Amino acid sequence: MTAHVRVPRGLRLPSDVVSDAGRVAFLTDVIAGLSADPKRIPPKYFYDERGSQLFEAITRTPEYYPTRTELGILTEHAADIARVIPDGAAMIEFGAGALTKARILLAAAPVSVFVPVDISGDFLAGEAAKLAAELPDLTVRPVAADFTAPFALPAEAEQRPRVGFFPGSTLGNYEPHEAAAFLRHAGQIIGPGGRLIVGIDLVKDVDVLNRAYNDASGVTAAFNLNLLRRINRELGGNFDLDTFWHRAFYNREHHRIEMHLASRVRQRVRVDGRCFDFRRGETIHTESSYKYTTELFRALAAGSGWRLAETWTDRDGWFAVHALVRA
Ligand code: AVJ
Repeated sequence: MTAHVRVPRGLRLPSDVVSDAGRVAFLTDVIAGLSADPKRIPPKYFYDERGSQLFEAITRTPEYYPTRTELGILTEHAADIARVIPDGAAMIEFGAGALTKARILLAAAPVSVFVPVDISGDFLAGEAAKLAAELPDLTVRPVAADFTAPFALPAEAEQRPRVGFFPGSTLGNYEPHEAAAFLRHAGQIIGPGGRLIVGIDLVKDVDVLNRAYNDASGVTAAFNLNLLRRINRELGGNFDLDTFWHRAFYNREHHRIEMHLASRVRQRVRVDGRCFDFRRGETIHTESSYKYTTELFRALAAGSGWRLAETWTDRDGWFAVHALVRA
């Protein structure tokens, strides 16, 4: 809603109703998460506009290797990856965003129909229109949807061999049992004989991992703390950002990076009129980012109806792009 339009108090516009549904879900998850022990908030709430910009800034820090490493693998092995994509295929990208990674595959593979799926519909429509103008022979059919829930495929993607594309190690944000459920769900959408190309961050030297989530310029800390700013703004919270600090470390036992917001002091915080008490040092667990060896990932895929057919990695073995075939 633009600032200069005066809306009488109490008059609700359709845009308020839409954003209300999102606010209710956010509030419900925050209240439940801050009432739990240990406290936690799901990482999907990082990505308001400022959070999305901060994530882009993270990918440009020297310490955060995943994005540039995956782009390198896709570029170097585009022709090999293209060979697992059948002629005339429909490619479905989960959580599509700016389409930078898809462009690399689309330039190399015989894809006829491209279906980028993303929750932020306006941004997606703009990116899809640009791509369609660049590649006139490709049919581009964006779908604005939460890809973790069932959604309808456009008619053009039916009756074609289907390939899923899930880059960025986003799968690593799920708990392993949720990742298995997602892979099974993706198998339903993609159908018998379908393929899935998925980017996964690999288990590696602990210092490299810890540095990637504790960049010297503090962008990751700002990204983590922005969640409290968002709660203050959207949910009427009164978090004092100066009394929390960003804490990220590799948990070897669970092969995951954990991000937390730790309270510097014993304090009481209010959100939407409710009180939450923090001990000094108590944390909110805001993200887990699981790392998989290729063997661990093969087992996860096999247990979810997929056979690991091929793997491409960088020289250092820091990141993997896997091709899965539906078993
Ligand atoms: C977008 C989920 C892949 O886990 O590395 C980056 C998010 N968090 N730095 C990741 C993130 C902190 C990122 N993923």
